[in-house]
Amino acid sequence: MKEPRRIHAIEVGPTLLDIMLGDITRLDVHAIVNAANRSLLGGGGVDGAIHRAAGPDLLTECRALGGCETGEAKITAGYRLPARHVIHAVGPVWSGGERNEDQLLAACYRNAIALAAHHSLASLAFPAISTGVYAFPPERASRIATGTVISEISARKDAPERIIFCCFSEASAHLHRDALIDFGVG
Ligand code: AR6
Repeated sequence: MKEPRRIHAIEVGPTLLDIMLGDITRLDVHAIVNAANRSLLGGGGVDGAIHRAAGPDLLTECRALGGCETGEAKITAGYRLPARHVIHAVGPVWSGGERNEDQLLAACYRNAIALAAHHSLASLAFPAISTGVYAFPPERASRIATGTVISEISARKDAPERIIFCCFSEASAHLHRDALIDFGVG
């Protein structure tokens, strides 16, 4: 599994926005975000990688959470992960763009940042939610991810000091970097 490396970094107000390429389960941060499903009982993709790396106690804690609605997020411990916490966010399944997918994806980023702020977590790493199994178009998703994070950082005083977009391919990392540049912060 790939040790994450920095592709790009930029300060937006008091927050450092980092684009990294590699495996999110390797990041030593206060919280990593999981691209989960509504059951919160694990799956493939980054969800599978997080559960494998965290060990079985993560599933035990997730069982007690009673699932999670699309666009919302719930927090657990990180167990064997280097990250202290996992914030499980449920992205939308892409079905053409007419089912509120953009708003639901933005809500994942907003709600994860709100949870991190509530728990005073200083560093937070996101995967590219919904762009794998859930088939959200990656360029569109990268603009929503970066745009939502920038507006949350600007709107709140308690945002994490460091927010990482942990991309799993160079193409995804470049999309996030280009989106930051287009928003005028890159
Ligand atoms: N580190 C960082 N990013 C990763 C990793 C990793 N270790 N592994 C995959 N990605 P996906 P979704 C990227 O499919 O589309 C699961 O079964 C991947 O390349 O993990 O939100 C859940 O249980 C892609 O860019 O999540 C749900 O049922 C991004 O993570 C469903 O898949 C998201 O891909 C959620 O689908």
